[in-house]
Amino acid sequence: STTHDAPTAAASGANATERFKSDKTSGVSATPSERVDLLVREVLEAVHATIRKHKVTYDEYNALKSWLIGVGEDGEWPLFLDVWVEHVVEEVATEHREGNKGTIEGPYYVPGAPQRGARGAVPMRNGEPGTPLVWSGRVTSTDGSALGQASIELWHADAHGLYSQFAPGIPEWNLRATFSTDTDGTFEITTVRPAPYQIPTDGACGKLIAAAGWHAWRPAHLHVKVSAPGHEQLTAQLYFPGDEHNDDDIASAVKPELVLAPKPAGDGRGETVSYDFVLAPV
Ligand code: MBD
Ligand code: FE
Repeated sequence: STTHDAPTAAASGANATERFKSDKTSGVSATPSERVDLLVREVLEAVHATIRKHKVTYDEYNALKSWLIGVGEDGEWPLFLDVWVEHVVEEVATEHREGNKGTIEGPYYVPGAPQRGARGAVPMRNGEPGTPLVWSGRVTSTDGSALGQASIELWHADAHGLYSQFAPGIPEWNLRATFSTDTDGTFEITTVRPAPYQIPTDGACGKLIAAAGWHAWRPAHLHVKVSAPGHEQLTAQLYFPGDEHNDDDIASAVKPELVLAPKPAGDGRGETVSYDFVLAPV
């Protein structure tokens, strides 16, 4: 890509903030005041305890204040929360669920990606960079029965670690599609391997990472939402073996059950992989 369309934290953050407001807030009903009282009070008490324990100074308090203002200005609340908080919400929300393990959604899902049937390729540019990947699998219920009317929404970064609709200069639905299953529950998806994702370094979250001496990486991953009538929707991510960040994902979202086992394809260029989903009845 050229310098004029280099991604910025503020542009990607503004898109993620708008996305969140239009998709995720209409179903949010008023939180009961007992819960607001309990949860906000305990979070504040934990902050107060940290200030006392470490004798936080006015300089440090003002550094926090200035950083929090920056998170909003850069539109990075979706990024900050999904990277450092969502994994525990997901853990609690799914701890009693049978079937496939899931993981966090993250800030870059867009509903309504183009339909590609049970066998097909995600929308790609001519010469889309990255190792071609053909993924076959099957969706079943926890009792082993095939789910022939399942849908698999797939979205992922390109070989530069960039997501369409959040980084500039990428076609709208690039590397985003909705697949279905055949009557026996099977599907076959053709895409390319994504690259590891780096948190934008020029925004508030990147500055925090630098100030703390952390790293800014998520391992390469494919995002999916799998749904079928009468079943709980599964939100997951699939990872690649040997990625150096599988063990220290900045978003703490890797689980061993979600690591793929790709094999070289016969063409000497691409890879094939098999991965199935098991959904829990509602
Ligand atoms: C991502 O691509 C992602 O999946 C998460 C969870 C956070 C930031 C970027
Ligand atoms: Fe992601």
